[in-house]
Amino acid sequence: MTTSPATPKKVGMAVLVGRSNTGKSTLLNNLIGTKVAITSPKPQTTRHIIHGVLNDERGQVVFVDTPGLFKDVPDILTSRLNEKAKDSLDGIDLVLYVVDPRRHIGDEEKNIHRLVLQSDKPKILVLNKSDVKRPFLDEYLAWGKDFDKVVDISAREARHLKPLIDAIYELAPVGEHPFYPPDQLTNVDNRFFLAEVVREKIFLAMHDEIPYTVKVEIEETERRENGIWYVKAIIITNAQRAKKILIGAGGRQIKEIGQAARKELESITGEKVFLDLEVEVDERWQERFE
Ligand SMILES: Nc1nc2c(ncn2[C@@H]2O[C@H](COP(=O)(O)OP(=O)(O)OP(=O)(O)O)[C@@H](O)[C@H]2O)c(=O)[nH]1
Ligand SMILES: [Mg+2]
Repeated sequence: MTTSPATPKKVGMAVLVGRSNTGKSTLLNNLIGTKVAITSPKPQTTRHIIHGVLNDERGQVVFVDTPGLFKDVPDILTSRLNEKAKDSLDGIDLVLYVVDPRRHIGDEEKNIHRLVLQSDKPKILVLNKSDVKRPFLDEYLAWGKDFDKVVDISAREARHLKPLIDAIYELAPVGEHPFYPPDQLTNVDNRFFLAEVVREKIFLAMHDEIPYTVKVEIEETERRENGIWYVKAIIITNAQRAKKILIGAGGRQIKEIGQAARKELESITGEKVFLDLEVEVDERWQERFE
């Protein structure tokens, strides 16, 4: 009996880029089957580069989630997020350009399209949100010729992700050394994820500009004697006015945010969580944001 030589493994970094709100983080979570990135209907939810790792018999793909790209950069935070997203196109093996064909192609989308085409790496055009009506689908389909592959998916419903994953493995380079050990799913550590869950609940609960005035830090996590997992998180905002809104009348708003975050943390960990939230003002946190 003869044995065929082992197929060489694929090892690749695939970056998810696109405008804000196209569903990049939702896609990342569903590609790897675990929530590592927070998502929300508001733009500019993602602020940090997040890796999600997929391993199968074909090899390892690391998905790199990025902040949405903007045309106009009215403030320092947006400008930093744009830089991060652009920098993340360096040193990768594959570009997944995620678009939302419910939205008309305007100047912002054209800028990103141009940026994506500057990369000499294989590219996949990901037409997201196939579960809803997409009036501008034809406009995006006309871009298909610029890409190695076009896939039509619903990230939220995890629909047609297999053909996308197959295309990614096909286009990824052969490599000998995986980036992550087989049991590691992400570059995100527990503390960061805890803070992100709180930030997600702020994005979901608060209107207008409030989510953009806020960052979250974890001050303490401790296993208490009664088995409860104690977490102290500080919500840092840049104005007294925003602090007042975040706390709400009689503390109702902060309580709602805390309950939503606690419920999610309990359902992820299967443990009892006591989440202690405080709001502080630091007028200049955005200037120091990295
Ligand atoms: N209908 C529908 N909604 C989706 C789909 N994928 C994502 N969404 C929604 O689109 C919104 C934005 O999703 P995110 O994953 O946060 O988008 P993002 O591209 O990461 O956004 P930024 O981090 O701000 O750049 C959320 O309300 C998601 O639930 C999809 O396939 N179908
Ligand atoms: Mg995101």
